[in-house]
Amino acid sequence: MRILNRLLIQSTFRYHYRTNTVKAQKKSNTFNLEYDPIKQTIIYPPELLINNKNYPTDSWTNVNPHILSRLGQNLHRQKNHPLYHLTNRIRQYFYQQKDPRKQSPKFSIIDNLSPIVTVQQNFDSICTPNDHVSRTKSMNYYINKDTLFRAHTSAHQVDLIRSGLNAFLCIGDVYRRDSIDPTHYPIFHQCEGVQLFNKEELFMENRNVRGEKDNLQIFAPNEYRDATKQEGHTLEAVKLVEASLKQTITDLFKTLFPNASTLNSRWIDATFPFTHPSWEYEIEIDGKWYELLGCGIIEQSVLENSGLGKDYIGWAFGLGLERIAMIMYGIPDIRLFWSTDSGFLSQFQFEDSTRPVQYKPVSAYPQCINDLSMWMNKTRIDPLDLYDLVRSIGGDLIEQVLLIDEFYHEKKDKHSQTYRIIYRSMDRTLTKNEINMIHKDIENHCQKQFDVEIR
Ligand code: FA5
Ligand code: MG
Repeated sequence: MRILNRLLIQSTFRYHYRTNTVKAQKKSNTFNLEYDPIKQTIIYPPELLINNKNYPTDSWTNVNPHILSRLGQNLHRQKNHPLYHLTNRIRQYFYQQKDPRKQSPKFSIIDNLSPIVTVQQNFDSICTPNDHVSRTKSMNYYINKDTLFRAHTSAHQVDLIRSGLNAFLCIGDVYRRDSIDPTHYPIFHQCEGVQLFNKEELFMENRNVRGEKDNLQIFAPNEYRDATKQEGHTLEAVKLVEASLKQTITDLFKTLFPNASTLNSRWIDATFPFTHPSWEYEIEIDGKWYELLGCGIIEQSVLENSGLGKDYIGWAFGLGLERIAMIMYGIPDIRLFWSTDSGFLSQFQFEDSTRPVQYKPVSAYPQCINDLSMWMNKTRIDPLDLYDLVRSIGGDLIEQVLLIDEFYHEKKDKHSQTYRIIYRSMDRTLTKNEINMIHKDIENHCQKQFDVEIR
């Protein structure tokens, strides 16, 4: 007899206090998945309802509850998240690049496309061969044989070019069955960049000695493919596009890391089905090289799939946002990006995304959270006074104090304040009892010192 364990996997997304208020929980995908403990596999129902759409399952289905529960969190759009600050800085850099004729930003920025894509978008549209290893079930999260969680933001290249964009960034979460270590995680975020050039745009500045425009061409019929270029492309066109690509990327990193003189970087030859030639860009930190992005000259057949093959040549890159943020902020482990711990998130609560921040490790011991609500009999308490009092009683066991709610009650003619006190020891797990005693002590002192009623 087959024994089935029934798992009810409910994924609810919790939004944490990012602006000192606790927002309501947003209920999302709920899955009833059966688990076969002998085969150690999930038994999928005939259909999966994901984001209000039904997807038939089949022998390719291999999404798991962990992945499904993370869907829709959009860390890159969560205000005060390190990925939000990083994408802001990347946006600022690209917004500054103006179209010389229109004086408007050259790059459009798209950051809200659904991560559920078709096999056609993720692989076929960008010329990934049918037997390419990147298509395998073991490397991707498939919903069924035709649909998967995008493995990279390159999945949107063709649609975006087809929609009329010649220069754009596409930012989003991507999903891969990859190793898990401090720099790899099954869900991470990428920023795709694409810029296309027609003949005028590419050779605009090139004039011969008589001041006439050079008669340079992007395409030549008899050109063949070698390590430096694709068949059909002229070497001069490819070299200009390569220079634009590498200049854009090195300038971006100079902006992101203003002390870049101390930063070693290098280009490594690479291979992607959708670019040729291709490179990876690495930077060196403490003697170790970190791969930050892949890039190259877009395969002409990809542009043909977008309906633009005849007149344009272009570059594309795809950078891993976590890797950059880890270096920028000194975040030691990629899992921390998913942390809901306020000790982590509070370090990124600021408006100006260019602010330099060095992450300070949060204690490994658990937090204990207690709220303190009170009516003020006379004047409103200055939060700074309260912080001081709490710190003087709780000492180093206080990790954080937040004013999470405040209002004035007209009928009562009283102010109300609620503080959230987060306790955590740096060297041991605190007991609830111990915390309650300290919390009570804080309440008593408040009553005496500030003339308040604890609620
Ligand atoms: C790609 O995904 C290509 N689509 C990039 C590209 C775009 C090439 C356009 C050419 C033109 P790759 O698999 O190397 O390439 O991933 C790109 C970056 O994502 C890596 O350099 C790395 O920074 C990051 N990355 C890859 N896998 C992980 C992972 N498991 N966890 C965190 N970051 C990762
Ligand atoms: Mg790579």
